Amino acid sequence: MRLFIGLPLPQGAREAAFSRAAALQALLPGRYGPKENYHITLAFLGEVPSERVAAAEDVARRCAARFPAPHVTLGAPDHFAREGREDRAVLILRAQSDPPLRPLHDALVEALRAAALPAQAEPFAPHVTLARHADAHSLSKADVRPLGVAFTASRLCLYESARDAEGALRYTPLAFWPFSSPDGATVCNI
Ligand code: 3AM
Repeated sequence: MRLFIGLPLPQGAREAAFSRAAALQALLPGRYGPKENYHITLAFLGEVPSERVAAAEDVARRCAARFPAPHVTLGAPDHFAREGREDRAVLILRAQSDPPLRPLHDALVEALRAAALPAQAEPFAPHVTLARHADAHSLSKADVRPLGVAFTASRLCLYESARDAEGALRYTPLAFWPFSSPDGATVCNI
């Protein structure tokens, strides 16, 4: 199973990101994903045997319990060029967080490796992917104002990434764990 750990977006943020994606599509053609896939990746595991999923769940549960719920703000559209190709870019929304997501990313990678699970530690840049194979040449002419939508990400999620019958990528939430909260209670508002 191809697994990753991330933050789901609440409905309002999902809809706002989807509206911006729809507005960008004419200027920036590409493969726009369904809004159900929108998330912020925190740690990518890749292929994991099904009998090791429980170990991945355990890592996610323990990390969620150690961190406060991050307050996330969705920012401006941007892109990652793939192999320097602006015509096959990943179109994203930048995401900022208070507290920052980097310590949570680092803790997940460390705990996954300690549990003998795979974890890619590529440069970490929190984002929501809107489209792949996008032509980003006209990005400067598009609406690149920050989205400015903010939310508290109350839960960490373990996702399975798989292709559907049409060959499209689908990210299926397998399980959620609430973050800790300052007063020790759990928050769960998504
Ligand atoms: O939708 P985004 O881009 O946030 O980019 C992949 C996707 O996140 C990322 O994991 C998510 C589910 O596929 N991903 C895929 N391969 C990766 C890799 N080798 C990867 N992240 C890091 N290293």
